[in-house]
Amino acid sequence: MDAARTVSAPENATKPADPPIIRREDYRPFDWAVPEVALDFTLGLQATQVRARLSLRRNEGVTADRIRLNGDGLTPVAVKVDGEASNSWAMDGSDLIIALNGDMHEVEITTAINPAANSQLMGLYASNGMLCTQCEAEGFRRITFFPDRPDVLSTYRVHMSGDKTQFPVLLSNGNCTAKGEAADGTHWAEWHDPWPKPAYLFALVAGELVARHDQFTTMNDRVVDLGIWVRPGDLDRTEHAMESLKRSMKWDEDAFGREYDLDLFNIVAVSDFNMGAMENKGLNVFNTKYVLADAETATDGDYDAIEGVIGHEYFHNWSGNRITCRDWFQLSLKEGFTVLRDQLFSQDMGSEPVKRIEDVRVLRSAQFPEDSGPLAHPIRPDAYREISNFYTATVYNKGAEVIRMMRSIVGPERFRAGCDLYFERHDGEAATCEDFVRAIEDGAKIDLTLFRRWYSQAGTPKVTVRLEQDGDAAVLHLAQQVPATPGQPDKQPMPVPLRIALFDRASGTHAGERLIVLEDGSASFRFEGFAERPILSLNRGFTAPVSIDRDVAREDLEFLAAHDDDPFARYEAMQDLVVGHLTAAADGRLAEGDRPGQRAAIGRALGGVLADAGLDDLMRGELMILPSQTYLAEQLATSDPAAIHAEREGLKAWLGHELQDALLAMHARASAVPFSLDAEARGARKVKTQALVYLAAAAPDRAAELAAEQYDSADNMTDRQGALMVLTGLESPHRTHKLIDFYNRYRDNPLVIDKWFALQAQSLHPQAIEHVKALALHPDFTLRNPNRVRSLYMAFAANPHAFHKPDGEGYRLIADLILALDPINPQTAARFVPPLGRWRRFDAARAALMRGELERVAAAEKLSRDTFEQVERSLG
Ligand code: 0A1
Ligand code: ZN
Repeated sequence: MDAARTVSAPENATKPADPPIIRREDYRPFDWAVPEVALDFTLGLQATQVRARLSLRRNEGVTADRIRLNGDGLTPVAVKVDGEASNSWAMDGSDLIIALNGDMHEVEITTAINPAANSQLMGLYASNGMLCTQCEAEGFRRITFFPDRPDVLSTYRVHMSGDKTQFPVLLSNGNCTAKGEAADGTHWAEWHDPWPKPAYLFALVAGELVARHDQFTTMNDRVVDLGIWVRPGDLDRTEHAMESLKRSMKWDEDAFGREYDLDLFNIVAVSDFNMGAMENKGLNVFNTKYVLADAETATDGDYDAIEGVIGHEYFHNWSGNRITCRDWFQLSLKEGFTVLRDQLFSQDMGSEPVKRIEDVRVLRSAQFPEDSGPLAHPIRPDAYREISNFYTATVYNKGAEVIRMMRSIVGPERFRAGCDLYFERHDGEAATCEDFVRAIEDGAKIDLTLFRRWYSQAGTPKVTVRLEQDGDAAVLHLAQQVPATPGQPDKQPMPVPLRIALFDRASGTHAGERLIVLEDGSASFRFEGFAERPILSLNRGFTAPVSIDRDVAREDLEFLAAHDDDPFARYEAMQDLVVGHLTAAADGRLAEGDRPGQRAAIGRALGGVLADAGLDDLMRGELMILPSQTYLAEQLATSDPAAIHAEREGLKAWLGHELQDALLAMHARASAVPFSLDAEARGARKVKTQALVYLAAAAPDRAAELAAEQYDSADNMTDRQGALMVLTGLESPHRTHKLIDFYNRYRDNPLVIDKWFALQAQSLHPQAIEHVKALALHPDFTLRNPNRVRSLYMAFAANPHAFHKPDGEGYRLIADLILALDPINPQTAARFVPPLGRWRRFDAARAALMRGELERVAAAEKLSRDTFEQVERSLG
């Protein structure tokens, strides 16, 4: 090939160095616009041919004599420029460079790919005999050469042909414009998406699928055809997904004024998928886990998750697709905002306070640890090697909290005005987080200059609180400190909005809540008219994603746990009571003489929750959940997981013993409620299993009998899984029997078998690690299916007493997994690094073992960019 004559490729052919660091500050617009893309697929599981025709227009002021097109694992079969075969091209690493001198060109590139060999599940891959794509963030470059960056927007025409029996259904983005059959047993379809989009939103699906069809009429009376596509046999488990979709479409009209913009909206469920789901324009692709549900096989939690994820992907149609991201550093522009939108949607569909508590629990168990560890990054990161590593709880969940804070500060109406302006101003663009903040500023009429620091600074602020009595006034002193994080040693204060109420001690009531904003490093707020120091209810509704450090009397917490009218604050008071006790106990700071008094206070609070007739069971169930071991560990600079585990289990047993009668009565009462999906029945199921959790710690034999009964009489997965979860942690003959029964009942349903793996991997059973090792050899276990890998190993890595075994065997298991999985599916492999990356937060012996395993991974001959980056940051 004599391409070097016209395009010079870099000479240096030495061993590739570390993957490059991409920096936000280096952003430059692309040289070329690509207004139109035509793709022609000749489909085959082992061999698919892709012919891509790109219309190119040189951007103003650009003088370059070439175009750089990204590729990943591709070789061009043929290149044409303006209709003529061309050899004016060269490869530069994985990229294709084509010489182009004019202002307008058409290039046509043919590539050949093997979807069946694509175990990374990025680009075009085969799953269960069907073909599907995943292009976010940089998968499109595994299909064809392209400027694979979100700020290049094109309209797509897709033509695909394939064997009619193998691929009876052919789907892509937008509308189907034509289809037909050929004499040779193949058929074809043509799709056109009129909305310009970046390549990461492209999708294609071909396979044997059946659909549940429905329709939605939009606020302007346009009829949209809806389809949920699944494998034959799964159709009767798609009703909930369809209902969730219609509710999402209606809600986005009501809450944000957003109307759907195509005649068709399709969702396809695939069983091999790296993440939850993907918002491809008009053709969302979902992990089966977030589509398929019926009462027999899905829990109430699964139903909620499906509704939330369906909403999330649908809402992306505006927050992500109509307005996309300029570059991947802006990921939170679409993800933080869309998570907030899905949270508000779920709040409106179900119980608002319960949803808020659940969201805070996720934030604290997934994001707070990230923010206090080696992988901490701002919601708008500054640098990455592999963008897949930044689909994090920080970008998603903290991103949502940051936008929620703006909403709390200006109120829902002004926030809506800001969002309206954002959608109007940036429709059709690839925007930045800065664009969003400016739209809120202009639309809601507020100055967010200081608030922007939430986008640039990592770390969870710590707010120190002191309430002082000064004559007839209560004075609230607040101070904040934002901890140092990697690359950010010094921080500036950030505006912290806190909704508060002051309870009068004598009357037990408050005179209304108010929002205060701590703008600086410290501030004092004076409240007149309190003869004695009031009881402070702080960060009500969790208005700010901060941690609070305050010296509060146990009686005040007990009062709030029993009487606070803000459900979140009430939950928080319960948690604080327990956290204060367990962290002191696990850290050796608890005088043995203080234990009975502290336990008694917790017992009174929990007893009050069990008895309170004013609470619904969904909320009662929340209040019964003890703070997780991860969250407890997070409160300590370094911790001994065995000590936390022992203390937490000890408290559970004590409470179970102390409240045994009430718990047994609750279990009996809840067991009498017949199955339905309404809030009352769901609440009953929630407290039923919660009761068993306490009883299992206090009276294991009795609890095993009850759990076995609950298992046998269950007419739904929530009860059956709850009972099995409890049994899995016990040493009882029922344990073995029910585990076998469960496997045999559901052996043909992979999503339920995932539960079977996960229950054992996360169990309280002392031999959990042995069970995990055995399960890894089970014929149903495979490294090729991400759901299965997560169900065994993520559940295990999140099981402190097993993962943190003092001899380091748990760490070794995870490091072995990373090394085995990395060559198959680097994206999923890299997600197992963070549990080891938290080594600095454990006792010296464990820290050394964890670090040692990371070093062993780092020493591997060949590591993916994904795993390399996570290990490098974790050791750094
Ligand atoms: N945008 C999707 C998340 C997503 C990201 C990457 C993927 O590649 C495997 C898949 C999905 C969302 O937020 O739902
Ligand atoms: Zn998303």
